[in-house]
Amino acid sequence: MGNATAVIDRFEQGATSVENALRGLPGDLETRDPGPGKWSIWKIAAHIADAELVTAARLRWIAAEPGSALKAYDQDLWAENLAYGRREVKDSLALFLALRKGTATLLRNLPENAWSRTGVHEERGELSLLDVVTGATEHTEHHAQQINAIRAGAAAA
Ligand code: NI
Repeated sequence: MGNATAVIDRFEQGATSVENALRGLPGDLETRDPGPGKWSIWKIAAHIADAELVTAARLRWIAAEPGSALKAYDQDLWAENLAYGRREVKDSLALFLALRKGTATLLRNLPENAWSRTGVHEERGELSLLDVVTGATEHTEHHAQQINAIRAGAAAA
């Protein structure tokens, strides 16, 4: 893949986007209940960290053992059963940053042909390494924007 560097740069930039979104949060905003069916920033941060853990594992399976089965996860059950309401933002951020930066370094060291290796997601079918990295990049950008919007809304209120 010719533009691996650009893909990895954007993936790694997600670390800065999330760090900026979570930096200097007013304490009361972290746990504020934003309304029915919506997640507090605590929960979003835990979700970002856990999604990164899944991504980090999936792309290792794809790169090291092409054809691997990739299990889906139910994000609402994870939120309910994995203490999302008690996990501090700073801890979720530290976990996310370590994983994202470590994975970016790993990706820079993989051969070009690794990008077309695939795994088989139980719901979405065949996914390439590029698919997983791109999906993780977009997922993180979406949630960073979501946090920024919550902060902007609170600042305006
Ligand atoms: Ni999400």
